Amino acid sequence: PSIKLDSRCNQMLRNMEASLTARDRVGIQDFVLLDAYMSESAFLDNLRKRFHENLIYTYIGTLLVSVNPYKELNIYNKKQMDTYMGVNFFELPPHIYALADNVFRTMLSEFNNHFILISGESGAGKTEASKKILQFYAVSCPSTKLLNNVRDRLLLSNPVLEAFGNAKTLKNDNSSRFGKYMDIQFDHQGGAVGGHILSYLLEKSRVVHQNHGERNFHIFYQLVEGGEEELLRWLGLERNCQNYSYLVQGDCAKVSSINDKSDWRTVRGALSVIHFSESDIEDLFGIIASVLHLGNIKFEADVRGYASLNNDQEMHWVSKLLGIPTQVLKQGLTHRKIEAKTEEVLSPFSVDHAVYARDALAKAIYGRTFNWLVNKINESLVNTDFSRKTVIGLLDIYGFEVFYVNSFEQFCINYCNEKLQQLFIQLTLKSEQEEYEMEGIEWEPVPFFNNKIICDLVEEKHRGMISLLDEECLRPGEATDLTFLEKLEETIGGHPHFVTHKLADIKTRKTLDRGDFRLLHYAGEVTYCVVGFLDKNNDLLYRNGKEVMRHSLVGLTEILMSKEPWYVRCIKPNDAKQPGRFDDVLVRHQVKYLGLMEHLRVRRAGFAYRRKYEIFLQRYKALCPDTWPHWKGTAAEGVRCLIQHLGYKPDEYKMGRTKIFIRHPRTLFATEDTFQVCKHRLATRIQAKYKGY
Ligand code: AOV
Ligand code: MG
Repeated sequence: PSIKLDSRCNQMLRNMEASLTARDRVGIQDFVLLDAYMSESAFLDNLRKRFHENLIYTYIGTLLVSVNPYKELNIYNKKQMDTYMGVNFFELPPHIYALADNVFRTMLSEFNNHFILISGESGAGKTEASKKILQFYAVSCPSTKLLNNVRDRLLLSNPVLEAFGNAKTLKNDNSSRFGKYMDIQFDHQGGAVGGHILSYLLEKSRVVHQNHGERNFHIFYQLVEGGEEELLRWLGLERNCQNYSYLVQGDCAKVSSINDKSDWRTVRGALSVIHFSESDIEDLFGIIASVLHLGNIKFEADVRGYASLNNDQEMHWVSKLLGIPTQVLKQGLTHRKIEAKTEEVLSPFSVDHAVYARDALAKAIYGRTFNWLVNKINESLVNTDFSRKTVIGLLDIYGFEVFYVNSFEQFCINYCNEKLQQLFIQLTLKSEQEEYEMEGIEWEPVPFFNNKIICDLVEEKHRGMISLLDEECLRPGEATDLTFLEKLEETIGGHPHFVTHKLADIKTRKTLDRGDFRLLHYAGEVTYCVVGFLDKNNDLLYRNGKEVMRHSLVGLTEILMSKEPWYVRCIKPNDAKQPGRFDDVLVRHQVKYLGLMEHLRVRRAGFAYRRKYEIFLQRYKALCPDTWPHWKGTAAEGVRCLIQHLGYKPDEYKMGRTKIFIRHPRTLFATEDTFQVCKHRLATRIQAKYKGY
């Protein structure tokens, strides 16, 4: 071990030297380390420099900043994984593997739960980052044959969920249209033994409508392009996406960066590994095909102006695939059942109503199938052994997005991001500074924008936007999207982050249409069109209460708060999805709203490490003759004695009420290395002593 340690120290020195000489070219790898790097422009310079050298990762302490390279980099292979495994965080150049490894080691040594919060706007690289982390664990964790099965299923759940939950949008060819939180469970030896996935608010409206330049969920195109002849025949499908009205609304069924055929094979293979029987798979694609047939059902107005079906062929397929008698289906799509006192009366739909009913059915079918899929995957990942386990949670949601027209879906997505930002602020900027105050550490507060004001605006009970929306939904017949807007104006019209038509000119000097409102989000302004809000919210409200936005997000926050947090902040370098382009204005904006400068300021002025006196003393007391083997005084006095002996410089640490605060990680690493050497010497001495016995 000492040879290993020496060679590690040498390696570390070599790295430091190399990084010093190369600094001009490649920038610095941890923003915390350089004095000059306190201004936003310097921050940006460093990020740009590194980006152009393909160094997409940079640290702020233990937070990882990642800039999407929009090209394949040769840094995600087994060799790289091996390099990063079990190495001190700051010894090697920044990498997502280093973060993953550090989380894993900390979990093993402290036996507690962790989560990795990955954030950034749409297309910034969140999903890719989460996949890299999962792959790292799959490859690097100790494993057995049994565990290999779990590992494969963990990995293969990804392509399946992406096929059903991702789609091409204008921002991202593989955009997540649902929020995903995944727990990976480890036993005490670090073997991955199970997992669990929670999904949030799938964007179901995409099933029936896509904006220009966007697609439906990948799985539809994969099935039509890649499905075997026999399967398609059985499902009544033709191999031509243009034939399906639900697939061509965005007029871009083919995307150059996507190979639907080969993706189909991946998904098909993955389904078999994750415990899907052949009959499950048949059912699954039967349902997916039924949605495509539903979309092709058209209605005509009969002589009385009511909806009538004009094509029995598609109806026949839907009824066959879903196992519902044609008559029942027909009636359901063209009539409403009204229950009078003693009898049921059928009231016919207009054509618009019938189209609406058809789309609602398609969305409901798809939404439920998605939930079923997540449940099935969870069943295959479940671990039935009751021994104590620790988890690493991975959170990858849809990123903040602004389109030309923004609707209820963007409202939900952007609110989710607002909540995550709030969590980040609470856990880093706020609690960190509060801890210094509590511990009595002298501290010059770092000001930051707290987006709680926007979260409250959306979620406050009774007068928040969601409450007002829910209230309007409870007045069927009377309420409309416009009455909802009026209610908003009445109740929150004065709020500094909310703007409507009436107030637009005064507040932001930009006019708004009658049916629009604007929110000033932490990440920028978004103008929402209110059309469809009531309807889409109703859909959420009446789904057994489980998926309601505010409920589900509060639950998530609780799950996360009970674990130790780590952060990956993803940045999108340009809007054109192109490699090598670093758009200063765009990146500067993200650096600002992600709160990276504030985070850096707190980190730089603050302390990278803190430990309770008792824990610190217990671990390192062997390094000082006065504290070893027993220290009689208080733990704080013991620690003071210990660090004086170790020669800590006065500006390197601060003594708080209950904890020691250490400014730079390198100080702690040096102590830890001394400790390891000491442990090794002791072991050798003991061995020598007992030799011959
Ligand atoms: P997102 O998850 O943050 O957006 P993705 O992770 O899907 O974004 O990344 C978008 C695309 O950028 C990917 O499909 C890749 O082509 C490319 N990309 C991202 N990270 C890397 C990387 N490390 N190396 C190479 N290419 C990368 V959204 O889900 O839309 O919010 O809702
Ligand atoms: Mg994503």
